[in-house]
Amino acid sequence: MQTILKGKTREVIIDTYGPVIIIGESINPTRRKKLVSTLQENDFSLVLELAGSQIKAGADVLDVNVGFPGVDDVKLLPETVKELQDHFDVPLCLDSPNPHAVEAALKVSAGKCLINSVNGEEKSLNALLPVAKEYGAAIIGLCMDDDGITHDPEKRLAIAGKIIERALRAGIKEEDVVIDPLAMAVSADPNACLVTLETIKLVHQKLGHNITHGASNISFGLPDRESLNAAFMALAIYNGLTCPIANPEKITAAVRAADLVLGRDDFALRFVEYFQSRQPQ
Ligand code: THG
Repeated sequence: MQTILKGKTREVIIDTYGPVIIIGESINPTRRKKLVSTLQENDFSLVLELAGSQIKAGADVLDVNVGFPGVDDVKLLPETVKELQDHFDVPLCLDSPNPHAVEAALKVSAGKCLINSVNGEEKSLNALLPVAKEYGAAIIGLCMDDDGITHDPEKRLAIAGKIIERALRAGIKEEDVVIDPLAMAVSADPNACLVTLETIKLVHQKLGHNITHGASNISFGLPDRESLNAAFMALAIYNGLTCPIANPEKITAAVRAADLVLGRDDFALRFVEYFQSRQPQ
């Protein structure tokens, strides 16, 4: 199955058999105080700098999250989208819990975005599926619903199935639903990563949809997050993860390595090219 996203002109194809597409996570004010202060002053220089460095480091799509306390995201999200699209041609992933902000951003956006995210709650489905249909956007479906978050992979699979079914009924194409199995901190729950891996495997084998997750979530609260994220990334890709939301400056090498060992990089061309691009001039 292929999910196609678009920037102003550039198309990015996310294929369930890879190679992996990286959604850059860094335009996100969580723990980036400077991003909050610059955005509050309508200064987009840091956003543009983060966009450029992530693309250079291997991001194919950019996650755009401008949520912080007190923000008017119905105004700020579309402004940020316009700024990004004036300078870059990558497709965008609109990361906001506010359906009005997502709709406002879709209104000004060129190409085909990914809405981040819809979940199995009735309120979420009812608010966002019609918007995705109207603007021709793809959606990320989070495996949680009105009962909250379950730790049973079969139940997460069932929620994914429900979101897909509801999306189809709303007129959204099957391939435009990307599933997020939920990735959570392993420091808080020793089984958290196993539950995610098992859900990825089930969604890949039984539904065949593209799969994303916040790849850095798992290492919150631990040292050497980079090693932990890289180990988990390889296992998740083997099981069916196709478009992680991650920090490309830290994860692209591991992603290229995983694609290579999984037979998706003939003659190691992309692996070697990435290695060379990272050598000091
Ligand atoms: N699923 C979906 N969307 C998501 C998430 C998800 N969006 C938000 C989040 N989770 C993914 N994005 C981030 C962004 C930043 C970090 C983690 C997840 C992060 N940042 C470093 C930190 O906090 O220390 C900043 C430093 C760095 O660049 O490494 O960890 O799960 N659908």
